[in-house]
Amino acid sequence: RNSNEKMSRGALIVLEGLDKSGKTTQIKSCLEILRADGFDVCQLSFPDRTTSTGQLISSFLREQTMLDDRAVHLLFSANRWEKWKEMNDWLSNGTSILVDRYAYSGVAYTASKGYDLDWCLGPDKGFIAPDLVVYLSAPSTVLQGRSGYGEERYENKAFQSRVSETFGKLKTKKWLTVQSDRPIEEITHDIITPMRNIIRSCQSGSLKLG
Ligand code: T5A
Ligand code: NA
Repeated sequence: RNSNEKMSRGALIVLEGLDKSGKTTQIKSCLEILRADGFDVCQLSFPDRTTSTGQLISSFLREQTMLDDRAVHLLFSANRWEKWKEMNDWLSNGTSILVDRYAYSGVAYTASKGYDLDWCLGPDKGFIAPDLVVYLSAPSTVLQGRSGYGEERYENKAFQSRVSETFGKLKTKKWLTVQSDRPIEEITHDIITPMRNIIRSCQSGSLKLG
C-alpha cells in the first residue's frame, strides 16, 4: 500500500481521572450523543473485570485478596493486552472506542505507591496510543463525597492526592483537562465537540494509528 494513501479508521478516546471523577457517567452520555450523530462508536473499560485476570484484579480491589504490588501492576497491563487485537480490529474497521481508564491509570496508581515511573511504563509499551485523553479533574475532597467512595482499595484522600500528582507527570499533547466538579451536562457539553472532531479527523484518514 502506498504510504501516502489516507486510511480511514476509528478514533481511540480515553477518559482518565481519580476514583469517582465521573468517567463512566460521561462515557454513557457521550456514547448516546455520538451514536445519535450517526458515528460508529463502542465502549470499553479497564480493568475489564469479566476475564480471568480481571477477576483477580477485582478481588484485589475489593480487598478480598492480597497481591504483591508489582504482580498486580502486571495483571492490570495483561488485562489490557488481552483486548489489544479486538481494539485494533475495531479501529481498523472504522469503529471509534471510548475507553474508561487506560495505561495512564496503570502507571499513576502503581507509581504513586513509590515504584519507579519507568518501570511502571514498561509493560504497556507498544500498546495503542490514544488520539485523545480526556482527564476529568476534581479535588479529592469533592470526590470523597460521591456515592460508593471508600468501598474499594485506593479510595482514600491521601493516596488519591498522590495519584493526582502522578497523573500530572503523564500529560501529553493529546490531553484535554476538564474540571469535573461541575454539573454532568456542562462537562458533557465541553468534551463532546473535541470528541466529534477527533473522530472526524480519524475518519478522514488525516491521523495514523499510533
Ligand atoms: N487501576 C485501574 C489501577 O490501579 N491500575 C490500572 O491499570 C487501572 C486500569 C478500579 C481501580 O483500579 C485502579 C484505579 C481504581 O482505583 P474502576 O473499576 O474504573 O477502577 O473504578 P473507578 O474508576 O473508581 O470507577 P468509579 O465508579 O469509582 O468512578 P467513575 O467511573 O469515575 O465515576 P462514575 O461516573 O461512576 O460516578 C461516580 C459517582 O459520582 C456521580 C455518579 O452519579 C456516581 O454516583 N457523579 C457526579 N456527581 C456530581 N457531579 C458530577 N459531575 C458527577 N459525575 C458523576
Ligand atoms: Na473505584
